Amino acid sequence: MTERYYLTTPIYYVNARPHLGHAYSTIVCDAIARRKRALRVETWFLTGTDEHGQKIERSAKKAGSTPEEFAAKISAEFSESWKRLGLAPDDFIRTTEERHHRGVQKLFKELKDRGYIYKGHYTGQYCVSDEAYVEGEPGAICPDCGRLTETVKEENYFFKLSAFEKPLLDLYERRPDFIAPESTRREVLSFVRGGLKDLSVSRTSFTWGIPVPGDEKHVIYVWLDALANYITALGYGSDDAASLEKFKNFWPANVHLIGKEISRFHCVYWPAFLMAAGIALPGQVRANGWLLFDHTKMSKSRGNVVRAESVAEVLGVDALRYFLLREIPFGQDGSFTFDALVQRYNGDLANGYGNLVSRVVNMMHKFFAGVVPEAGKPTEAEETLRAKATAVIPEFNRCFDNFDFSGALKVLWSLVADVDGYLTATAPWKKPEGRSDAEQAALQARVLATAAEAIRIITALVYPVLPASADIVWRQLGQGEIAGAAKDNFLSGIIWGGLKPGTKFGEPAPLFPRAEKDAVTRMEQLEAENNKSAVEAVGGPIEMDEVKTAPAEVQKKVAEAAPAAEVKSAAPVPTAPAVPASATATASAPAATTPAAVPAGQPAAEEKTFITIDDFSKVELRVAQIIVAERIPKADKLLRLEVDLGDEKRQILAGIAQYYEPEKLIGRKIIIVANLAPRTMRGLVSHGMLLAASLEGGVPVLAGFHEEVPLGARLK
Ligand code: ME8
Repeated sequence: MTERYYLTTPIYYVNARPHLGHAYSTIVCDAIARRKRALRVETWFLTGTDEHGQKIERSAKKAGSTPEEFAAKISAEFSESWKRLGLAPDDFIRTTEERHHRGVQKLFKELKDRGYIYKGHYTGQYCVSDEAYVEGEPGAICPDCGRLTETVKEENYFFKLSAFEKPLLDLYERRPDFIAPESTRREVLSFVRGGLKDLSVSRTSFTWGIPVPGDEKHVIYVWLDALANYITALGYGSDDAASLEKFKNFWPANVHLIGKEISRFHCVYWPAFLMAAGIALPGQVRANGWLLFDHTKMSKSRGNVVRAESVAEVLGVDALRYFLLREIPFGQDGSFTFDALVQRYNGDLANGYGNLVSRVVNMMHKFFAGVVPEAGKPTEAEETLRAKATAVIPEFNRCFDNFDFSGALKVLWSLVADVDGYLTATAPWKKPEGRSDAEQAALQARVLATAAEAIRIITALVYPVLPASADIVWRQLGQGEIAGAAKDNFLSGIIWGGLKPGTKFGEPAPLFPRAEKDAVTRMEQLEAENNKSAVEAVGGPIEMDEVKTAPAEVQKKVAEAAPAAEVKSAAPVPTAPAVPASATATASAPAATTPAAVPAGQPAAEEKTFITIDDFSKVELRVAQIIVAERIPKADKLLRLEVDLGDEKRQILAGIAQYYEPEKLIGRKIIIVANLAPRTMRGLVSHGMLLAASLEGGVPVLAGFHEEVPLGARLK
């Protein structure tokens, strides 16, 4: 029987442009799909866009567009971005497509006909950003994203989710690998053990969605709509035999790969819907961790996003793929920084694999006119290398197929290092005195044939991660086009000895040129330019939230339009500049911090203004501890803090809500400007200001201490 493999990414919301977080999940699936195809497994890799719901309807309105036009535009940005990045899904589904519409209505009808959907009234809280129902009173904050929920009072259809509490718990018990990793499984388990209530699966207060069949004033709840993509894309709901055949062949999916924040929808709602409809369950829901940028989850609403294209343009797509898969242990959160990326690139790709290939290919041309010689009788060194490569193959496979991409690449790169070491030890480019020409030729033949064979194995294994670069190397090794070889099952039977004597090498070609010092600056510039044009785009689809943490130039523009105290990054406070938004306290910055007037035509940078120690001593900086931190309804930037100064407690409002989870701030020791004139914001009085470093894009990092310091201590 043909082995088949179906894997999916989440379908992405079209309320904002694609960023590296989306690319991460899609790249992981692309690498898995490429490996499966190379193993001759019949593979189907699906991605797409999630286009309905209140959030999209509102975003479209904000952009002055119809939901249809708006969704089409951003959906195209996703599919074009994937093309530019060389990602090759087998299908890209849009939830606005007719095939999906039909399938979702069929699923709804099926659930209703089987008695799992009934009509009722919903009164409760709803988070539009997460499109999720939230427990709580009016004014409740969404526990997932921290935004204020809205009160919904509607006639709705309900799905009998409560009936699936036991079947779901049985499922998790019977199939422990249904949810991975373990941390996500535990979270889901505790959620379901907490009890399941019936779920509202239709809305009536807006229209951008798929109508409930037979009751068109209801639109189907966007998560029921979205989750169904995994089956509608395969033809579920179609009358067409060929489409249905695909459903028959590929469903159930082997893996739904998702970000961990949407595990409840995939591990609770989705299997419950499927069980209720009598449809087989997927093999596994596997969550990737979050890609962090500047310490927080990269996300459109936080605005701390990087585009994959900026990296691809400077270092190439393969560098990005390698970095994401090698640097971040899959399933865990991982930081993305341009510096770490360049370091990995230079270390592992330019100086590692790339340099190794170039040395061997060049020597093969130099010493053997590019034709692989007979290796001759192996010595202990060749036997050792061969044994190492032979051991690396199953270890790489085991790690990769277990979603431990980082482990797989690590073990493969230990082989790269060993081949490098072998070359250095045997030094085929050197001819010591006393060695005959014949001995020298034999050594060169043995070493180069052996090293080239090791490179062939490394390249075949790494192909799913570095498809474009592996193709270049494959040709240099005289093996032709790698995609063709992949179709011929070059992976499952890979063993030492595949590079035959007499094989004609291709011409040397550059692989990973060393990244120079300016690579980071270039990527940052590309990001800044892109963000600038995104912000300036009239009616552009970018969310308002994104403007808040746009790049430095945009921040500066915002700052220039704000009161003097907001432009305090020039303030000569010795430890760190103030948090921009919390600095919206009245313009109480000491007069001396205002930059001196610069005569026209003279570069401002050369002018330095100094303050005296007396000026500085006017600023009362003190150590405080956060004892209460909470969001303020309808103020998405501000947090309300209560801080303890030892001898007094105060309320301070700080513009850090987008960067810090309130509960994580409790107990933290910080530095405050204690003698700033009080200021009222949102009806609350702020008695002071926090200090923080202001990073690129205005992202704040709170100043603190490594040693124990008593509360109230003065900074001098
Ligand atoms: O949730 N790190 O869409 P979405 C890692 N439409 N992965 C990230 C990430 C980050 N910083 N940011 C985004 C939705 N992702 C729904 C899904 S599925 C039936 C409906 C990836 O546009 C990750 O896979 O908010 C995450 O789950 C997904 O993008 C969320 O995309």
